[in-house]
Amino acid sequence: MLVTGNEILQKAHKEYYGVGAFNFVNYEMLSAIFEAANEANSPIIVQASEGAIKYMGIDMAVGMVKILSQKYAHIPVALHLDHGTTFESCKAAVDAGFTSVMIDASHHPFEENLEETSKVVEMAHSRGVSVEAELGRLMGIEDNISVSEKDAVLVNPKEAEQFVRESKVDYLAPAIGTSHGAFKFKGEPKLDFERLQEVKKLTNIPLVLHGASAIPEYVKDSFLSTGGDLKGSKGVPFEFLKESIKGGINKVNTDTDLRIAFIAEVRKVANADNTQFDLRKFFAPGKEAIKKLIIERMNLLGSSNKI
Ligand code: TD4
Ligand code: CA
Ligand code: ZN
Repeated sequence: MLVTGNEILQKAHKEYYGVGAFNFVNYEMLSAIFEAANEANSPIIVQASEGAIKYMGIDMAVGMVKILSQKYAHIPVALHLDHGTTFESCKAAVDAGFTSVMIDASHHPFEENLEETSKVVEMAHSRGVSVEAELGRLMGIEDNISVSEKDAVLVNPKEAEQFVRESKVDYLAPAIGTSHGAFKFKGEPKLDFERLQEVKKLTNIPLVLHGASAIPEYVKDSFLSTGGDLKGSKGVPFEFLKESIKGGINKVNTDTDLRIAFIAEVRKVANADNTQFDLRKFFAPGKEAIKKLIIERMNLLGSSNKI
């Protein structure tokens, strides 16, 4: 059943578990997410970036989610706009049927971010839609980064408190040292868990971890064994994901892991038979790989059997 983001995340916030927010760009990714949720008995957040919406068409994206959420009526599903860049983009998503939107104005000065977020909150709440915002910048923490540099890129907990109180945003993504993609850390993985706990204490709302892909060893190996190159790639270690949940993260954004798992299977089929051109022979194993990874992630985050 299609529900608001708040409905899913308030429960996760109260019971201290994480819900995967999985990105999709096509039917295969989306149906893998639903099938995984069905097997694990887990709520899900399915999210589309502006790029994904452009690729699929907004009505197709919403239409597929609606059909699947009717088919799996017992699963609570939120449809979320990931990294909305403007008020207009958030409004278009609300108009089309999204039940949750992110306004990402975190690269603007604090006051501007607050103003833009408040505007989106007002619009979305009047339509029964939940809102996510971001504070700080997504960037890895390097060993030699100074305290003042850290304060420049990571979330400031006191600002977070004011931001949440004044904007009335439903959930917040605090930058604590993750980044998007397959190359998250130059040296040893490092996240600022103290900062996270401080933000949770001061805001007391659901929190979001962006750039949460783990790049599990077996997925990486599967990609490498097909001749793929992921030199220097590093994800968020599983223990860090668990630690984040303890620190108050409730929405765990995951895209890169799904992409790598899917494409490893496509590469495998292409390598094994260079006469193959039936799309289904490539995509069916890709979809299965995503499904397996998501079920494992649900177990790790604690959202399994929470329906
Ligand atoms: O917000 N996200 C997903 C970002 C998706 C970007 O999509 P486009 O390529 O269409 O712009 C995350 O935080 C996921 O982080 P991850 O660790 O999976 O890279
Ligand atoms: Ca941002
Ligand atoms: Zn993100």
